[in-house]
Amino acid sequence: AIKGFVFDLDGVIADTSVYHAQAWHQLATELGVAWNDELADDLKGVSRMDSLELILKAGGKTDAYTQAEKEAYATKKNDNYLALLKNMDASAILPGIADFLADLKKHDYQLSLASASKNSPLVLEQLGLADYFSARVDPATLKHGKPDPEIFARGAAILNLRPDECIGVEDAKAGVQSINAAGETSIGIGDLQTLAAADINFTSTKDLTLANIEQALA
Ligand code: G16
Ligand code: MG
Repeated sequence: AIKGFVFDLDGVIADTSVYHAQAWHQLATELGVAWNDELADDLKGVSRMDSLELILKAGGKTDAYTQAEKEAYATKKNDNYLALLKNMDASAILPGIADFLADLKKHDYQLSLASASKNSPLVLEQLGLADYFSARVDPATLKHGKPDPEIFARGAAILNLRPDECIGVEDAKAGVQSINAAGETSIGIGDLQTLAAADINFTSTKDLTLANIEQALA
């Protein structure tokens, strides 16, 4: 039986993926790298340094900068991102998510967070949702990012649950791959084609309810 939920943050709980994209877009423009929706999609769920590498690769600039320069650019992106977060409040919680979290709590499900973001504690705090999560995987301690199973496997382990007792919720292709490889049930939120590998698909967080999940699993 399902006893826990392992959540992605950006793009599932909060509308922050647009802020990440905006901050990367700004940096890409500064680096002379053309921005497009496909690149924006590929960066979802990917760590800060790996995202920068993907942008440089897209612009054919993989070897153009030293490690120190890359770190400075990554810091610049994060400063842009933090500036965008400044005015964020509970209105950035995606539709239906507050009710869904409250319902999970009411039904005694265990919740953990499997976000690649080092800013996730700040975001949860600002949204007023921190208390729902009994555990968080610290992305700084991971050997491999999404699509590797490590982050979602740890998301179950820190709840003392087996993978088959957990449902993982994601908006990124790499995230759904991570959930599946960890042996959990995957819910993909967003484009059906991009997230075709998910066990259950919803086009919007609005559809994320226990009743809909039970129906999809039946
Ligand atoms: C998120 C975003 C990514 C971002 C990554 C690292 O992952 O989707 O776009 O690059 O975190 O974030 P930070 O630079 O704040 O450490 P997730 O897993 O929450 O979707
Ligand atoms: Mg995400």
